[in-house]
Amino acid sequence: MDIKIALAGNPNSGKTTLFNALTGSNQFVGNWPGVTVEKKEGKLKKHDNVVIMDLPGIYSLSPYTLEEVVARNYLISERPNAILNIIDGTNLERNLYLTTQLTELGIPVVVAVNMMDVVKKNGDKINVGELSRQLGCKVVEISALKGMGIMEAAEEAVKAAGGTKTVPQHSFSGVVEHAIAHIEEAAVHNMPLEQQRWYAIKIFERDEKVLEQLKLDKTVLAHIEGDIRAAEKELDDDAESIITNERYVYIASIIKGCCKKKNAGGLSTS
Ligand code: BGO
Repeated sequence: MDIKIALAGNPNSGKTTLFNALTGSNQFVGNWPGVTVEKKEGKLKKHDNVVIMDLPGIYSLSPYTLEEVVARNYLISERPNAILNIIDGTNLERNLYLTTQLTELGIPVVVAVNMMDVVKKNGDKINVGELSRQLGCKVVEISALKGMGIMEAAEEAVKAAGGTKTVPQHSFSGVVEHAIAHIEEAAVHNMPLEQQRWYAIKIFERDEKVLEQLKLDKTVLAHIEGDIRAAEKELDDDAESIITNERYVYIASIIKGCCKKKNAGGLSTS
């Protein structure tokens, strides 16, 4: 059986450059079922049994754009053997927002930090060992444009595909974790263990697509709603914004521990 690796990342992260470099002319192009979003897959060079699936460029796994829906449907229903998440090393804050969500899916994740040629040229430093520790997954530095580190990144994803699933390292605040634990117990306890957290977070956010899919019992929904409202009251915000804000706080703490900008705090000449 083929090993399936999903290539996921923000628009402009260098995903197309990486996909082309990893697969060469060995590509098949079509459309995702029922939509006009382009679907590309290709065999990894020198690995006949490894298929790379190029997902649409996305910023998040929310249900608001066609690209997000296509990408997340693929990830949650097809469940690739691993995710290779390409992130732009010159724009970590924005790119890690998707990464924090990918690591919650219960699928092995490998992060490829792209544009390292630019990061180095700028004199900036990214501590990939620390980034890896904070995210709970393997992190590889690459330059898709220069071809640096790309086969290593793909081979790490192949290795990860045969290993353990990535476990998210981040906890939300107490009242949110309390609600998520209740949701896991009340609504998703029959699912495979590694998938429960992602679904519970989505239910907490009142994600319409997930609620439609799960068709939860009314009494279960009412019970869950009580927990969500308690969190919203305590944190004085709506559930979806609470999750978004807490992700950015987490990302800020990751960046503080992993990145050194050469000109941080200095005057910009532009
Ligand atoms: C243009 N390093 C550098 N320096 N640039 C890179 C790297 C890298 O490692 N990887 C990708 N790029 P896509 P999505 C461009 O097209 O793969 C560049 O959306 C230009 N084009 O070459 O398309 C890559 O698939 C004119 O840049 O990303 C591309 O994720 C001037 O990042 C851009 C300058 O890569 C996006 C750049 C006409």
